[in-house]
Parts: sequence; structure tokens; C-alpha cells
Amino acid sequence: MHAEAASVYSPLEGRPLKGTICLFDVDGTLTPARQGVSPEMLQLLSALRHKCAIGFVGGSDLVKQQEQLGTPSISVTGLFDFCFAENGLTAYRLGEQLASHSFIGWLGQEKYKQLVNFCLRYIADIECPIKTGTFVEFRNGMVNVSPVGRNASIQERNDYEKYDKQHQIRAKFVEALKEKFGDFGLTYSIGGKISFDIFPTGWDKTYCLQHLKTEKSLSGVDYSTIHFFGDKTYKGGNDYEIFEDSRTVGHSVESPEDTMRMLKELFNL
Ligand code: M1P
Repeated sequence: MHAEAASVYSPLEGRPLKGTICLFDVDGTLTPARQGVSPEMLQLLSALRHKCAIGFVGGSDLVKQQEQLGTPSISVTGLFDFCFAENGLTAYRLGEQLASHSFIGWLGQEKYKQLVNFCLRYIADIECPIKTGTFVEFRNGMVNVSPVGRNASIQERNDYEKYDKQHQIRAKFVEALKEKFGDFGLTYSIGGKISFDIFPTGWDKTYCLQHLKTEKSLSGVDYSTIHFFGDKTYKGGNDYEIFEDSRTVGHSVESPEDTMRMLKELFNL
């Protein structure tokens, strides 16, 4: 797919399965966690894009998805019809950015300050084998909090994940936040290995579905079949809400290889 520009695909209304879209989670579904996509996966997605619309919906910001799915010369926004970063708070349709809302605009600076100050104090008291940097990452649609820090290497990420399973650091942290800020209307989601996301309740991955609804008034395409593929589809996982949503057909996958297997079966690729 890297060699192909978006223009080689028919317009959305001209695809053979025009009322169908496949939406993919990124980490653990299209790529191994925080790692790059394989050429085989890109090839398969390209073949699928000739049949129906494709998109991704990830918790991370677009910079990370560009690193994982794109290349220095190919923008990720050209590889998919719909790109939904930060659960769709940052959204692209056919390479063009769509309007978005922001976490800070919704919460307000005063409450944000209380939240972030609490997190920084709590993190300072956490005992874990190592700490790196960037413990709180401020994004457009959410805040990402990591007890070990986002600068952790792949090895450090894996080590932390094991340690966290044993000591339930993130789960206890989230409980403390729920108790302290119960009236802020926030949701806490442990979607990855070293961190958790905080966002307004309802701004989970289902947020991106509103952009698909708008498609009817733009190109006349009514996405009546929305396939969603994700690996964290269990309750508490960050794919749970969209997987369970009545507007989607949910598919639970175990790995990128499993995603490929299902796509081949479902779409005869
Ligand atoms: O996409 C899942 C999660 O990926 C990252 O999590 P971690 O760094 O903890 O593995 C983060 O970008 C997180 O926001 C996201 O939900």
C-alpha cells in the first residue's frame, strides 16, 4: 500500500461494498504494541480498501500512529480513508482534518490543574523498579498517565507491564482518582502496557462513530455495516465500548496475524 496514493482507490461511493467500513484498533490489532506494521498487513489493507472503506481508531495521538503505520515519506492519513487518533478526537477523512473538541476546553484549566497535580504527587510516591520521563502526556482529547514514564524502552515497557500485573499499580491509581474526582465526569481506561488514559465519559472509541454518520450528508454513503476489530474487547479494555456498541459488528482478535486471518476469511482476500 505504501507505493499507492489514495487516488488509486475508487471514491467512497464507488467501492463494491459501499455501505461497509472496517475500523481497526492499532496496538495488538494492526501492529504489535507500539511497533511498526508489517508489509503483509499493509498489502492486505490495500486489497480490502479496493472493496470497502477502511479506517483505524486508536487511543494514541496521530504522531504515534504515523510512526507505527506510515513511513517518513508516506503520511498515515493517505493510507486509510478514515484516521481516528485519540479515539476520533483528532480525525481525518480522505487526508483532510475534521473538526474536533479538546479535553482542556471541556474540563477547564482549574479542574485540569487539580487533576494533574494529584497525578504528579501520586506518581512521586509510587515505588517501581525504574522511572523514566514524561509521566503525564497532555493530548488533544485526553490525558495519558504513566507511572514508569512514556520514555520507557520496549524492554522497560515489557518489564513494567509484568510488575504492574503483580502490584496492580495502575488499577490502584485509577481507584484513587475515581475517589478523588468522582464528580468530574471522567473515564479511566487501561488500554496499553505502561499507562492509562483519562477522558470525558463518552469520549471512548465510540466517539469516532459520529464522524461516520456524517458521511451520508457528505458523499451519500450510509455506513450500515461497521466492522470493528480490536484486541482489548473485554470489559475494562479500551476496545470494549465500540466492540459492544449496537452500531458495530465487533470482532475480537488475538494479534495482527489473527486480524489478517479474519479479513481473508470475511472478505475473501
Ligand atoms: O492504544 C492503546 C494505548 O497505547 C498506549 O498505551 P501504552 O503506552 O501504555 O502501551 C497509549 O498511547 C494509550 O493512550 C493507548 O490507549
